[in-house]
Amino acid sequence: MDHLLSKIESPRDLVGMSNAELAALAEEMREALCNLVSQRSAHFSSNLGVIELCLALHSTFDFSRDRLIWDTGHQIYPHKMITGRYHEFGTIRTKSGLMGYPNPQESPYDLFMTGHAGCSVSTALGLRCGDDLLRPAEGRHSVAVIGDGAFVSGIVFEAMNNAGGLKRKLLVVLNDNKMSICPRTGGLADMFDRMRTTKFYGGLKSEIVHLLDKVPLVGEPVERVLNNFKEAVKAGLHGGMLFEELGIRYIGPIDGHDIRQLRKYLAKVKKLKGPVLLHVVTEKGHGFRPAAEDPVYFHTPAPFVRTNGQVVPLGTGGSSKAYTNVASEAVEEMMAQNERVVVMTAAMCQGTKLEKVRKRFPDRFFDTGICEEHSVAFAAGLAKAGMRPIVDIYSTFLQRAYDQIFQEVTLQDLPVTFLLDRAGVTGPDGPTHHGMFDLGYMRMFPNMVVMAPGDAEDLRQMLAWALTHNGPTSIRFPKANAEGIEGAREPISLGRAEVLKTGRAGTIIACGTLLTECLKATQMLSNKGLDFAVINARFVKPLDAETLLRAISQTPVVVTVEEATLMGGFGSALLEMCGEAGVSAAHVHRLGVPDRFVEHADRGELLSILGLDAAGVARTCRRLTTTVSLHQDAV
Ligand SMILES: Cc1ncc(C[n+]2csc(CCOP(=O)(O)OP(=O)(O)O)c2C)c(N)n1
Repeated sequence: MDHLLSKIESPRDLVGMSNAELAALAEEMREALCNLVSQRSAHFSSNLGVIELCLALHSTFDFSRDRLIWDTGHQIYPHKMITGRYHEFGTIRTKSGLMGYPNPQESPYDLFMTGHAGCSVSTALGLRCGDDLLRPAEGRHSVAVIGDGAFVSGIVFEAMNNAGGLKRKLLVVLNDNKMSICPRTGGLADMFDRMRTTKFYGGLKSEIVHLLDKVPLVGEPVERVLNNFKEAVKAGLHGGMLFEELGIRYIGPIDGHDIRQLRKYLAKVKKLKGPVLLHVVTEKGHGFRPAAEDPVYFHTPAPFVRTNGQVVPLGTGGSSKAYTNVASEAVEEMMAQNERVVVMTAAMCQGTKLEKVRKRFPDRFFDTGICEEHSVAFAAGLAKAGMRPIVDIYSTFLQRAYDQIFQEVTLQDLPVTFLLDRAGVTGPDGPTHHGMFDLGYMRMFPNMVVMAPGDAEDLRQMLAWALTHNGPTSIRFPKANAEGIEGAREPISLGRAEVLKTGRAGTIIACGTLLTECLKATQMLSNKGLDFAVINARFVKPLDAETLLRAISQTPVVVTVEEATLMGGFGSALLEMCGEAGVSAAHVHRLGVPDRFVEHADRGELLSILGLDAAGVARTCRRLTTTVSLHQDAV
C-alpha cells in the first residue's frame, strides 16, 4: 500500500496536496516503517511520532534552500522517505545501504551527519547567521526540530541564549512526546508536562508582564502589594515565559498529529520575525498501538511481524548474554555489597540495562537526562563527598564530557569509575555511534587507569577492582555477546597483563574482548604449523612493561589487536613504551581502526572489513611470519 508514497520523488511533490491527501500519505509512511521493522531492528517509535510533523514542515518550507536540522537524527526516516530515498528505504542500516541517521552524502536535504543529541539549535542558528552574511537577499528559513529528551542538553540552552540575544529569525520546533528513550526526567520535564496540558499560548502573556512592569511602584506598602500581585500573576503564567524572558517567542502547545493545525501554525510562524519556539505535542509510537503503549521497547525493537494487531517477535532472539548485561549485573552486585556505590546514566538506562538497578536502588541511581557533561561533574561531586560513583555511559557519548573528565575528575584524582559501553564497532548505527576514541582520550589524562577486559570475567573483576582503587578508572567493552576464556585466570592487579598462551612463531597482544578472536586465530595458525603466543593486555594504562617488553624482545613477530582507533590507542602506547625502553619495535604490527570514520554495517561485517576478526588476525600473522622468514632467508 504505497500508491501515494511511491510517487513522491522530492518534497516538491507535496506542494498542492490537500490535508486529507497528506494524512493518507502519512498512513502509507507508517506502513513502510512497520514493514521495515519486520526485517531488521531500527528506530521505530520516534519515527512513527514525527510523520505528520515531517509532512507539514516539508509542505510549508522549501528545504531545497531553507535549512532543516533534525536533532539527534534518529527520527529522520520519514524525511528520508520523501526526499527521494523511498525506493532505497528497505536498505536502511545495512552495509552500503542508507544510513539510519542524516547523511549529506545521500541527499542535499540532510545537512549534517548527526547521531548525538542537542546540537540542532546551534547548527540551525549558525546556518541562519551564515546565510544572513552570505546571501541576505534569499531570506532562507532555518528550522531545528528537537525532542523534549534532547532539549535538556546544556548546549541547547547555550544556543537558545545566543539566539535570544542575536534576535535572528529562527524556528525551533519542540517535538514533545514526553519521552527520551525512557520517560524523561528533571525539572524541565515537569515544566513541559505542565505546558502540554495548558491552553494554547501565543506569546500574549508576556505582554501582560511587560504591562505590569510598567505599573509605577510608589511607597513601601503599595510597592509590596503590587510586587506580590505581579509575582502571583507571573507564577500563574505559562512555562513558555521562560523562553519569552530569553527573547524567544513561545507558541503552543499544538497537536503534532493534526496536519491541518500543524500547517496553519507553521505558515504563521514562518512570517514572524526573531527566534520562535513552536511547542508541538506528539505521541511516540503514534498510529501503532503496541509502540504507543510501550515506546521504550519500541524505540529500537528487535524485528517483529504484526499478526492481528499483535506483535510477534521474529527469531528466538538468542539466549546469549551481552557484555552490557554482564556490566549491569556487576554494577548491581557492587551496589548490593557497598552502600557507597552509586551509578549514573545520561538517559541511557535502557541501553545500559540498568532498569533493574534503578528499581532496586532508587536512591543510588541517577538518570541525569542527555547531559553527559553534567553527569561526569556530578559524579565528581559525589566522589568528593565520599561515594563511589560509576558513570555507565556509551563510549561515543562520553566524548561530550571530555573537559569534565579532565578538570573535575582526573585533575582532582577522584575515584570515579567510567564503564564505557559500546566501545569499538557498534554496527548499524554507524560513524556517530562507534566508540573508537576512548582509549586515546582516556589514556592521555594523568591519574587515569585505563582497562580493557578480555572477557566477561575480566569485566566483572575489573569493576570490583576499580571500586577499591583510590583514583579514576575506566573500563571499556563492546556491544557484543559476552564470551569467556577457559582455564585458570590471573587475578586483576594494577598494570599487569595476563599471558594466556606461549608460542615461538610470534605474539598476539590483545587489548579488549577481541581476545577471543585472537585465541581463535591462534587455532587457525597452529593448523598451519605456526605457534603463536597470546597475551591479554588488560591494562592500557599503566602498561605491563615487564611482560610486554619481554614478549617483544623474544618473538620475531608481534601483532597488537584493539577495537579502537590506532591513533593514540593501545598499540601507540606500546610503541611509545618500546621507544622509551630503547627496545626495537620494528617487528610490531598494530591492528585496529585506521584514521578514517567507519561506515555502518553489522558488527561482524565491520570487524571483517577492518581485519579484526579471527580470520583477519590470522591472515596478518601469517603474512608477517612469511615476510620475516623471507627476510631471514635473504640474510
Ligand atoms: C549526546 C547523546 N546522548 C545520548 C544519546 C542517545 N539517545 C538517542 S535518542 C535519545 C532520546 C532522545 O529523546 P528525544 O529527543 O525526546 O527524541 P524522541 O526519541 O523522544 O523523539 C537518546 C538519549 C544521543 N543520541 N546523544
